Amino acid sequence: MVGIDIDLAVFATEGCIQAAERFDDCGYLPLPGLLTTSGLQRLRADVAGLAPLTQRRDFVMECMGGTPRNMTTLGGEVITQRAPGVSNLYQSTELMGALGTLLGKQIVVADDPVERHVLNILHKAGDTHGYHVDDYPIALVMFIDSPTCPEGCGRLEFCPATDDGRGPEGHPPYTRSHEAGDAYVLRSDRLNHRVQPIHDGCLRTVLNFAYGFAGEEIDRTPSASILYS
Ligand SMILES: O=C(O)CCC(=O)C(=O)O
Ligand SMILES: [Fe+2]
Repeated sequence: MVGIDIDLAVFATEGCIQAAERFDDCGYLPLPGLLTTSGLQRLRADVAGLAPLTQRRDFVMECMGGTPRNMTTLGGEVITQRAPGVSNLYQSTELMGALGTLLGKQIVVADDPVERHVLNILHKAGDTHGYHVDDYPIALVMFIDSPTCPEGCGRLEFCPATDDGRGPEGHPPYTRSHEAGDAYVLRSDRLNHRVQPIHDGCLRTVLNFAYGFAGEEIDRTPSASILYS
C-alpha cells in the first residue's frame, strides 16, 4: 500500500508546493524523505531479490552524444515479473494522483514496459550514468542507496538540453545531492542530465519511474532498449 511505502505528506509540504510551482521553469522538484522507513526497507529487499537478474553495462551511448554508461541495470519487464510490488507502487493511483496534482497535469503510465520502471546501480569506482535525455517527460527517481563519502560523488547534474549533441556544453550544470529514502522529479525529456562518477567503495542505487502526460506523444530514441533490454 502506497501510504506505507511513500510518505504522501511530503507532497503537501510548503517547500514541495513552491518547487512544483517553479517546475515548468526549472524542471527539478526535490522530494526529500519520500520513502518511509518501511518503504525503503521493502524496496531494498525487492532490489536485493532482483540483483541476480541485473546486467553489467560498460559502453558509450552513441545516440546521446557518445556519453558513458558504466553501471548495472535492470529493465521494467523483469521488474514487473519478479518484483510486482515495485510495479504496483509505480501505477498506484495514490502516487500518480499526488504527482499529477502537484504538477498540475494528468500523468499516465509509460507505454513502454521496459522503460516504465528501471533499476540503476552504480557500485564500481568510476561508475557513471552519462549525460542524456529520457524519452518520457517525467522521471520520479527514488534513492535506495546513495553515497555518503565526504568528498561527495554520484550527484545528479542537469542543464537545459541542446538541440544538437545533447551535450552539456555552454550550460553550467546544476548539481543536487540526495540521501537514501529521498526522491526527485525531473523534466527528463528537456533537461540534459547525468550522474557524476562514484568513488571506490560507494554505492548508488535508484529506481526510476517514467511517466507521460495524458494526450502527449513521446519522441522515442533507442537508448532505453540499449540500456535495459
Ligand atoms: O540516477 C539518477 O539520478 C538518474 C537516472 C536517470 O537519468 C535515468 O534512469 O534515466
Ligand atoms: Fe534519465
